[in-house]
Amino acid sequence: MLLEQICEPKDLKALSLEQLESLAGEIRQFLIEKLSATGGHLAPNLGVVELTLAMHYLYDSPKDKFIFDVGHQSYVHKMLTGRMDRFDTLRQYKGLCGFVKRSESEHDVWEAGHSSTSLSAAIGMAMARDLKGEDHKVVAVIGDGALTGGMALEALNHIGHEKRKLIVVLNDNEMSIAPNVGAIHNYLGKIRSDKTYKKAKDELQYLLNRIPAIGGKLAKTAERVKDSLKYMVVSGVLFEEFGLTYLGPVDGHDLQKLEEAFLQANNVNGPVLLHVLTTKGKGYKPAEADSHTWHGISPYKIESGQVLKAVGPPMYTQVFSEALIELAEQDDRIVAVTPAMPGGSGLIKFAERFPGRMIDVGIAEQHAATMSAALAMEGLKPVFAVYSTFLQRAYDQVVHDICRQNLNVVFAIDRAGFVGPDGETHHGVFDIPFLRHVPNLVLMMPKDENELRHMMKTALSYDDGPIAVRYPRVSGTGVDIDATMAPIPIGTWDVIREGESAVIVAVGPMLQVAEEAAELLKRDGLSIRIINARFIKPLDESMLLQLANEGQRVVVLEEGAQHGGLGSAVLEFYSERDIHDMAVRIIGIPDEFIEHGSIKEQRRDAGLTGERVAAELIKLMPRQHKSVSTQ
Ligand SMILES: Cc1ncc(C[n+]2csc(CCOP(=O)(O)OP(=O)(O)O)c2C)c(N)n1
Repeated sequence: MLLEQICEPKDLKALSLEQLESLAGEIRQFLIEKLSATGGHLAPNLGVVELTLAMHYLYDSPKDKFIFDVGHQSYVHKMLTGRMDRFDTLRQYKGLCGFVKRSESEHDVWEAGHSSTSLSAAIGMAMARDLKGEDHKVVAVIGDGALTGGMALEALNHIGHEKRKLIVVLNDNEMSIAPNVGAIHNYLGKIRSDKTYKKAKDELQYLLNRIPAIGGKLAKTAERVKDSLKYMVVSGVLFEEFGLTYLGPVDGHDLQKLEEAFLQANNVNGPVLLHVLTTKGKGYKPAEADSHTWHGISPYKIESGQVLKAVGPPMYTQVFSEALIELAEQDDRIVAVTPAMPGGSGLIKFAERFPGRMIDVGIAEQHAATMSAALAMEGLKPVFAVYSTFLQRAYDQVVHDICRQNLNVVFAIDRAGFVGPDGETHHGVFDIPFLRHVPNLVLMMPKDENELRHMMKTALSYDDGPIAVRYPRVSGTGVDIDATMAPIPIGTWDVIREGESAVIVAVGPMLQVAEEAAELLKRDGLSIRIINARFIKPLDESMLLQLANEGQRVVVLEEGAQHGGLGSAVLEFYSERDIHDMAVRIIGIPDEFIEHGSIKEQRRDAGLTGERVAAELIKLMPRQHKSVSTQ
């Protein structure tokens, strides 16, 4: 096994081309085996085996800087930089991170998780290099999906302007997570499919090289002819117009060709775009056949490709999906908008049922938000389905375009709360603080899947402005589902457990944690009231005033950043009403980033457990209860 001999990139340098090719096979086998147990981003990594090998073979990491867009395709890089022995822990608690992670290795120079940041990082690093008078290579690897993101295009614009030496490797596998969309995608397709492009380009270059240096008018005409011919026949002209030298397309599974292309790129004294064609899932049949499903996969059986799924109640995403279809049957103004996540957001069935009413805009959250505003302006009912973490990208559009104009956009905010193995780049823990202070917006979270359905009805019946429903990346609780969906009165909370000793105000899955705390305290003779704060905004003011009148002790429990969340809203409410004698304790996510692991472990580390809530409630109690045990 060659693989066993590779501890760091320099171990590759002595290998022959044939050995590198065998190594590529061993790497694939390793990934297929390891990920069958842990799950992870299999298809993207199988696609970049040769590309990553070529980079480490030719360059000198960490002196030369490798920047991986999103970072989900960095497993091969991790293997070649001394982390092979940690793959059994991939994406698990305290284990190897599924993205680039600086604390893991000096070879990890730039972290991500969100898409389309690599080119900004690359130009920043190239600029710093030049200003510091250093001399190393900067190589960014960006997928054709990530290239559709606005940030990447902003950076490309600047890279061409700066003209600094750097290499952008465009890893083109024709896929985002789902099939890629848009004009850039179509353009890349043209380059890929038209072999005459390359031939004509070579011939043209040959001819132009033979035109002698001629002066005056004739030279200008020759230049113009060259320019117009370039439009017709030179592939990559779009990138050339941006100011980058375009090289390619190159077969990204041919090590020899990759080496030649990189050596050519090194000779260009300015920014280069190296267009590399790869096959997502390469070398594992199920992943090649369906790279959408195998983009990020749960554990599976290697021989059959059967994915091992937990049985239990449906995920919230699925419940959302079915409710939306039901509602769209009754109202043809409903359209669904997704920024490149039709599968993850549960919109595939919707698209099949209502062709033309599901709009995938590519990785373009900002555009999706503003476009939804315009759809609403024209009387449609856009449902902008987006993961909480990616909605961060569209904050200004939410404020400026949707809420300020008070438009009827429905936000379906998935992955709200901890997300487990994707970790700190993907948690949906900031949307409560960054949404609840925006005027006009209503923000809801259901306690179970049945309530989610009613909230979907609430959202789509509401015509007073923007309204959002957030739901977690977990299964529902298994409750019975009501036959019909009915709107919930805006701003009303619900007491789900009566009690006199103290009160827990909780949202979403935290209601189950509240129940655990209440059960623990029941043993000690305390009766805890639990309130389902299903509207995070507006608050149920009459219920809050009632708590004040009773002189209650209140714990507010939320799976979101503790600062600026629902608890803060409750404190602000009492402060604004000059109610200063309420005992309120907020339990939310502390002011730190919480790493990958299971959702259970993340909640435990953040202190979102029944024991902790019970202990905090005890602290609020009059003295005689303080010694009560919660064990
Ligand atoms: C801002 C943002 N939106 C959405 C995503 C979810 N996402 C992760 S990878 C990916 C597709 C990337 O496609 P591409 O760049 O072509 O890489 P590939 O996986 O095909 O190699 C998407 C949409 C993200 N990470 N960041």
